[in-house]
Parts: sequence; structure tokens; C-alpha cells
Amino acid sequence: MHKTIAAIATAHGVSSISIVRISGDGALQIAHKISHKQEIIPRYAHLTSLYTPENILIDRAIMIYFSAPHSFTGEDIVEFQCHGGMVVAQEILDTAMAYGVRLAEPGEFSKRAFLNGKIDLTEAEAISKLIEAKSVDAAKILARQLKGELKIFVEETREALLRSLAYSEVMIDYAEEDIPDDIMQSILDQLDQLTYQIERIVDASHRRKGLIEGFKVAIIGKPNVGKSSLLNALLSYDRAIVSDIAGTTRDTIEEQVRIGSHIIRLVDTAGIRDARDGIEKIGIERSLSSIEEADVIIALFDGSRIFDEEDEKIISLVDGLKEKECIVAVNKTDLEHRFDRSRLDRYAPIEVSAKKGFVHLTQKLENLFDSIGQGDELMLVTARQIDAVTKTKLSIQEAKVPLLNGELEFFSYHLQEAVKMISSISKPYDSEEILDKMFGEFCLGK
Ligand SMILES: Nc1nc2c(ncn2[C@@H]2O[C@H](COP(=O)(O)OP(=O)(O)O)[C@@H](O)[C@H]2O)c(=O)[nH]1
Ligand SMILES: [Mg+2]
Repeated sequence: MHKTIAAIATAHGVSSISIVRISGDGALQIAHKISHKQEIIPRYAHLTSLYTPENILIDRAIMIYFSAPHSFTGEDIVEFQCHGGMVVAQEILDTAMAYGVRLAEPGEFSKRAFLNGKIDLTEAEAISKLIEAKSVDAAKILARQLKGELKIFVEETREALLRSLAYSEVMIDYAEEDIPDDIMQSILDQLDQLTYQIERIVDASHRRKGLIEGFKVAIIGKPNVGKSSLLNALLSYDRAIVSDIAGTTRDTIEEQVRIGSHIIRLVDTAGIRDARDGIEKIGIERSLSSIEEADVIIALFDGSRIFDEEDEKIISLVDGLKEKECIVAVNKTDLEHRFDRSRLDRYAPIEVSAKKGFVHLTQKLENLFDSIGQGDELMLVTARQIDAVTKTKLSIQEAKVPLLNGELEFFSYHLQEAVKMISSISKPYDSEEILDKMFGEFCLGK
């Protein structure tokens, strides 16, 4: 019975229903015991009473039995859809445990689904990321991956590599100097094509990572331009302390906020200037490192004051951020203008007022994230997947040198490595440790 596992699959808290899941050989037997029902039909929603081992009524609930192998895990599964809240689901779980099942570890249902061949690793990872997804676009990408999009890419890449390997087998019959040019060229073309595809996918995956994790947007500027006020205004509540004393914000503050269909991570930073105070200096260092980590920077200026040397410093910071999306905004437009806007002309600055309104800014952010989310490019959704294709690319690169030198054995060694690496995306070769680590990051009950 200890191989039968159970968990509450829904979030804890007040809700209309909760779901308790049991998977394993003992699931059906437990369903009989809890429900006192003699006959349990697979895939039928039984409305039934549930009882503790002492025959005390727990709830009237829906009970569904999925018989192996036609279930998520491939094992017998029983699911109870009971009334929500903190108590009922826990009582069902306690009862199941009293009958001998054990509490599932995080991700253990998915791990069993993988081990029983119901899903491959790309699908398992898509499930886990879908739960975390921070935008509708990410959910779409992951749903496609759940349907096997990445699995197909892995298969196609693997087949292309095997084709190149097969060609090289043909070449072994030739003396080194007689290898026909056209065969050599077509292998090289094939490998270049694969390299190019992999590079594109890795690039797109980095660019679009924020769709899943939430884009990180950092507000930077010299002290007192209204960074904290803008964060508060975007959050619609006073999270950061606002004051007209320069140097009030000494640490970075990160909060989540919804922009259109995206949940973003908004970061308020300490004003950047030449500070003497040790704590302020540390804050400024943190501001600079949050710039590094951010996907988008909002560089904020104060329109009610004269453009000065400190603003100039922010501009040169912005100029140094070639790779990053940077939005330049002039704040306090509700006050009299004293700022020389021509200094910012080339950045097409947006006018905002943390006090009176900033729709142009939210619109610009929304358009930006929407454009990143558009298109149906394939995307790698975990560091593990990116690592595997990057290693595949390196092995392909390493294979080219011996190919050009006619050292076919070395060529085929590196290509076989590439095959192994690309295959590891859906099925790891040194499994146990990787699997434990991966599924351990899943939600409980998943
Ligand atoms: N009139 C006006 N004052 C603002 C605006 N944004 C910020 N302030 C004021 O500017 C001062 C500095 O704001 P704060 O958000 O602390 O600036 P930070 O140092 O960049 O975080 C405070 O007194 C704010 O009330 C705005 O849009 N309009
Ligand atoms: Mg501040």
C-alpha cells in the first residue's frame, strides 16, 4: 500500500471545491472503503457520501475512478471533488492515510506519469511551467508544448543528426582524399542548418522568458524624480515610501503588477547619484545590478526641474544598455515644465505624471510585451532544455573539424554526443538524480 500516494491537488484556502487525488494499486480499494460503495464504475462521476474509518460522515462529494492505464499517471487513480475550504479535503486525505496510503511528494504524480510513459519530460515541464505562467501568451506556448511541439523538434533534430551520421558511414568506404565533395557539402549544410535553428530557438527563448516568469521592469533615475511614486501608482497602493528627501529609497523593492494580459515584476530602485552615505551606496549598487537583471528599463526624469549632470549620467547609463529594451519617461508633467526636453529627443520620451496619469506608459509596456508574445516560435521553457540544446550545438560544432579533416571516427563520436544531448530533452540518460531534482520543483498534488 505504501506505493499508493495521495495529495490535495487544489490550492489551500477558501474555494468552492477541493480535489483529493489518490494514485496506485490501492486507490480503488480505498475508494470502496471511504465511500462504502460496492460498485465503482471507471470514468463515472459518482455522487457519494464519504466516511472516516470510524464511520463518521465527512462530506457528500463527487468520486471519479480512472482505471490503469487510462489515467494521468498510468496507474489506478481515484479523485474526490469535495467541498472547498481547509477541512474537508484534509479529512479525506487523513482517512486515506489511515488506510495506509502515503502522502505524495511534490511532482510525484507527474513523475509517475513520466516513468509509465504517459508523458515525456518536455510535457512534464510544460505542465509545471503552465501552473506558474505569468501571461496568456505563455499559457498558449505551453499548451502547444503539452501537445508535443518540442518533442517533435527533438525528434526532427535527432533524425537529421542520424542522417548525417549515416552519410558518414557511406564515406568510410572512400579513401580520405576521395570523399566526394557533394556528400561532404550536404553534411556541412545540414549541420549548419541545425546550428542556425538551435541558435534561433535559444535566442527566442531568452527573449521570451519573461512570458513565463514575468518580465522584470526596473524604474531607474536620479533621486527625487518620482520612481517610488510611479511604482506606487502602477500598483495602485502605497508600497514604497515617497518623500521629497533625496535618497529615501535605499533598497530595491520588487512587486508584481498586471499590465494587460501580463503579470510583470516591477522594481523600484534607489536613486542613482554620487552618494557618500555607505547604505545609500549599497542601495545604488543594487540599483545597478537590478538594471542587469531587468528585461525592460524605465529611465525616469523630472520634467519640473532643470536637466543637470545627474540626468546626464542616467542618459549615459541608458546609452550603455544596447541590448535591453529601454523606455525613457519624463515625470511630473502636472507641474510647470523646466526641463530641456531636446536632450531626450532621440529616445522619443513619454510624458507621465505619477500623480495625474500615465496611460501612455502602460500602453507602451503592454504593446512591448504583446509583441514579444506574438508568433508561434518554438520556445525552450527551462534552463535544463536550454542547456541540452546548447550542448547539442557545441557537439555539432566540434564534429565539423574532424569531418573537414576526413577523421570520420571523431566526427561520428561528436555527432553521437549531439544525438545523446538532444534526446536528453525528452528522456534523460542519467535519470534518477535529474528526475528527482526536476519533479521536486513541482507543486504538491501535481
Ligand atoms: N507634482 C508631482 N509630484 C510628484 C510626482 N511624482 C513624484 N512627485 C513628488 O516628488 C517627490 C519625490 O518622489 P519619490 O517618488 O520619492 O521619488 P524617487 O526618489 O525617485 O523615488 C515626492 O515629493 C513626490 O510626491 C508627479 O507626477 N507630480
Ligand atoms: Mg524612491
